[in-house]
Order: sequence, then structure tokens, then C-alpha cells
Amino acid sequence: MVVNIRKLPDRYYIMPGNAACPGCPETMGLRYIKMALGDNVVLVIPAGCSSVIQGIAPRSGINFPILNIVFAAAASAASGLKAAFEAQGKDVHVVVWAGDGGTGDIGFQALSGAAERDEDIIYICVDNEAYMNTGIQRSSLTPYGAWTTTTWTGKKEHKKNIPYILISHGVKYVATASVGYPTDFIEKLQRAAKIRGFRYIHLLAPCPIGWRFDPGLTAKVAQLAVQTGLFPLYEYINGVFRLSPIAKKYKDPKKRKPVIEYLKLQGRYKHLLNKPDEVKKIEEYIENLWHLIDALEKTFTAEGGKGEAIYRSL
Ligand SMILES: Cc1ncc(C[n+]2csc(CCOP(=O)(O)OP(=O)(O)O)c2C)c(N)n1
Ligand code: SF4
Ligand SMILES: [Mg+2]
Repeated sequence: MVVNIRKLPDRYYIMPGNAACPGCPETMGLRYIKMALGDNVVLVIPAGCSSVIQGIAPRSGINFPILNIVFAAAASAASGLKAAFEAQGKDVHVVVWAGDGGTGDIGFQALSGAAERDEDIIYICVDNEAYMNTGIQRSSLTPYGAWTTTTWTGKKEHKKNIPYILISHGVKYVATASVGYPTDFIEKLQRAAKIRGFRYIHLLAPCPIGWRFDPGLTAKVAQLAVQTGLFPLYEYINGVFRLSPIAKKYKDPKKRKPVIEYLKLQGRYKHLLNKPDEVKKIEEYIENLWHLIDALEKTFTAEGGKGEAIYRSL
């Protein structure tokens, strides 16, 4: 399945004059969801930037149905909503759209429970690597070295690997995506929509406010994360793992861009640009991440090359 983005519907899903900052990655991602899945979607959004962008009815900044829910309950509320639709005989995609704080920290128990029960929902983590809506506090998904208002000298711990944790739950579908590669994200959404059961997509969403970069560079920063090897793009469907076509070449360290190109665009890394030991720690993190990718590729293969056929059939 290859998507032609020009042929997808492009209505006013995100209304002009909404409350998002210029260059906001969350409005980009929300628009792609509707372009990919059409009108048969209800979103479940816990507290975060997107619930503010959405605004207050009847002057909503987002032009599709949304259930707002408390932080800890997004995945369980979505599970109940899906069951209610089923009881009414309605086939609706119930999609959670939650931040990294709402996913990796406060909503994690509900997420893990819904994954373990194989609830028939799509869960998307929109990962801007901090609690942006309340003033850029660190989350467990903030990366090593990054400045936030609660890590003034740079975070000392590495990012929690949520997609890997979800693969360990043995769910039907896990993918990583980046707002810098909309076609890849849309294709993943459409593949996920064809599967029943629990599906998880981790969407990297660089935030110009919290990461301290020029708002015109959101897509570029989102691409650089992939091109430096810091954010590998992949899919895991029914026990088969594969690197996404656009990300395959970054398996080879020589094809990756130097991570400093990514770091130097962002004010949140300003304090460590002249500290080679700190940059080295981030380079080592990238190496370790790719060792894990290598292990996943070797572990989750389909016999007789059936893996590619599974992907092509969806
Ligand atoms: C239980 C609870 N704790 C704290 C808050 C305050 N709060 C609202 S939005 C938010 C930040 C959300 O961060 P994230 O989930 O990463 O989404 P983002 O704002 O970055 O999109 C916080 C801490 C809350 N609403 N409920
Ligand atoms: S703080 Fe970042 S994620 Fe939140 S609305 Fe502004 S640009 Fe978007
Ligand atoms: Mg966040």
C-alpha cells in the first residue's frame, strides 16, 4: 500500500484561529489522522496541549468528535467507548491521542491494562518529550541531556522506550512514526485500521516552544531525529518486525547524519554542545538503540520471507 497524500481528503480538520502555537506538531499529527482514517473516528484525549487546542464548545478548534478524559483513564475510557459502540452495532475507530506524559507516566497503568486485554482501539502517543501544556516539565520520555524547566542542567536519565514495552505486551500492532514523514505515518494508520485488537503508534512530535527551535523547522527537526538514527521508524505486526522503508538505510551508521546536526538546532541542548562527553553519551544511546532494533529484527521474523507479504497485504 503506497499512499498518495494529494488524493486524501484535506478538509478543515483543524480550524483556523485555534490555540496552538506556530509550528505545532500536534495540529500536524491530528490532521493526518483524519486524512488517513476519514470520518469514522472518535478521539479520546486526556489533558495536554491538544485538549487546549481543541478549545471549548461550540468554538472548537478541532473539527471531529472528541471525548476528553482525565489523565489516568484514556486507554480505559477508550475501551469502554469501543464496547458501547459495539453494543449499538456501530463500527467506529476509537483512537486515543495522548501526550508522552499522559502515556509513559500518568496513563501508563491504563495503557498497559488495555494492551494486555487486547482492547480493539488505536492508541497514539504524541511524543513532544515533556509536559508542554503545563510549562515544559520533564517526563519519563524526555531524552538524556535535554533542558526542561525541571531539569535545568539537562536530564540525567535516558528516554523510556514505550514502543518496545508495548511489543513486550504481545499486542497486534506497534509502530513508530514522525510528523516529518506524513506519508509513512498515514500508511501506518491505514494498516493499523485494518487490524482488530490493540494497536499502538508512537509519533515523534518536535515542539518548537519546549525544544527551543524556530517554528518553521518542525518538519526538519522531526526528519533529523530519524536521519541521525535517534528515532528509528519501524512496525511490528502480529509478531513480525520490520524497519520502515524510509528508515532502513539508517541501520548503517555511516549513512546516518551526525547527531550534533540535530542537537544544535535546539536550544534545549545548548548547554551540552561544547561538551564532547555529553554528546558521546547520546551517540552511545543511538548505538544501543540500534542493537535493540537488530535483536527485534532477528527475533520477530516470519518464516520463509512471509513477513513482507504480511505488510503488503495490509
Ligand atoms: C492527574 C493530573 N495531574 C496533572 C494535571 C495537569 N496537567 C494538565 S496537562 C499536563 C501536561 C501534559 O503533558 P503531556 O501528556 O506530555 O502532553 P502535552 O501537553 O505535552 O501535549 C499536566 C501535567 C492534570 N490535568 N491531571
Ligand atoms: S507547546 Fe508545543 S505541542 Fe503545545 S501547543 Fe505549543 S507547539 Fe504545540
Ligand atoms: Mg508532552
